[in-house]
Amino acid sequence: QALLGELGPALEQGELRLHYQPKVRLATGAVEGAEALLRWQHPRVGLVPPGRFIGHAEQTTLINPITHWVIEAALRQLAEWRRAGLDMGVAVNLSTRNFSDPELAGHIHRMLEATGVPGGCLELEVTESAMMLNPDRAAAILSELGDTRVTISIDDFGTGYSSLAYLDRLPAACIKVDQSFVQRVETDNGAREIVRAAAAMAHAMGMEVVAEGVENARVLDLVTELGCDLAQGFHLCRPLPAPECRSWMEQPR
Ligand code: G
Ligand code: G
Ligand code: MN
Ligand code: NA
Repeated sequence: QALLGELGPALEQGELRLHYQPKVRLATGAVEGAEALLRWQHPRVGLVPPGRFIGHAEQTTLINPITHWVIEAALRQLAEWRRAGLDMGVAVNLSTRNFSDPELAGHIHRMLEATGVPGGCLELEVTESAMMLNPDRAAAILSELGDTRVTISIDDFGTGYSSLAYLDRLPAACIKVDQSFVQRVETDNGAREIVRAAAAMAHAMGMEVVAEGVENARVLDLVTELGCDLAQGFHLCRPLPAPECRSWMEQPR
């Protein structure tokens, strides 16, 4: 596809953008952080979602410079929000390919230093399947990140092949229960019990649990009852450009 050939130049020309989706602590309603989600603002095509170009980026190794850009942009944005008084963190998504990037940890160190953001405010989201394919690389990256307190979260939890019993071997601070389970808790007993069991197991391992894809108030109540700690989803807030996201986060609630 012709569009994909333009991705490298697009990165150079500053056509990539981040949208942010807030993540809320269920017990208090406080905004704890926001997930950075990549978009490509193409001059002719308009806003291109990541599903249309991340796969290509992964196949061409463009994913490494793109991820470096995402980390820098997200940390710069977070530094601005924190200076404005928002006590929060930011999460960025990593691809499996990023695990073999020897520059990743060094880049993160430099960007934390350049922006002054505490490492504990940066979360790296890794899908369950990527984590299972490379648990040692994930651990190695964390060890290269040393005492920065950067954390790893397991994204799309429940869609990969890890058994719950394997969780204690993964160097993650948090699991993000996949939206396919969260969206079914209203109607599907099986999905409800899976979320409950995943939350209990994660807690037993000292991990926190995010319910992703919360689309209505009933699901928000249910995931709270099922033991999730945090929630993200269209019912709370859609992914938004930084200024709109900041307005949402600054609303009293
Ligand atoms: O925002 P949206 O629903 O279109 O995202 C679709 C997918 O793209 C999600 O699985 C998300 O994790 C992934 N994604 C979004 N931003 C990034 C990014 O910066 N890097 C990587 N590797 N994946 C991303
Ligand atoms: O794979 P990952 O969890 O990073 O993907 C996040 C994606 O989920 C983003 O593309 C975001 O737009 C989407 N998303 C976030 N909240 C909701 C929601 O409530 N419903 C649906 N259908 N998608 C959501
Ligand atoms: Mn994610
Ligand atoms: Na996810």
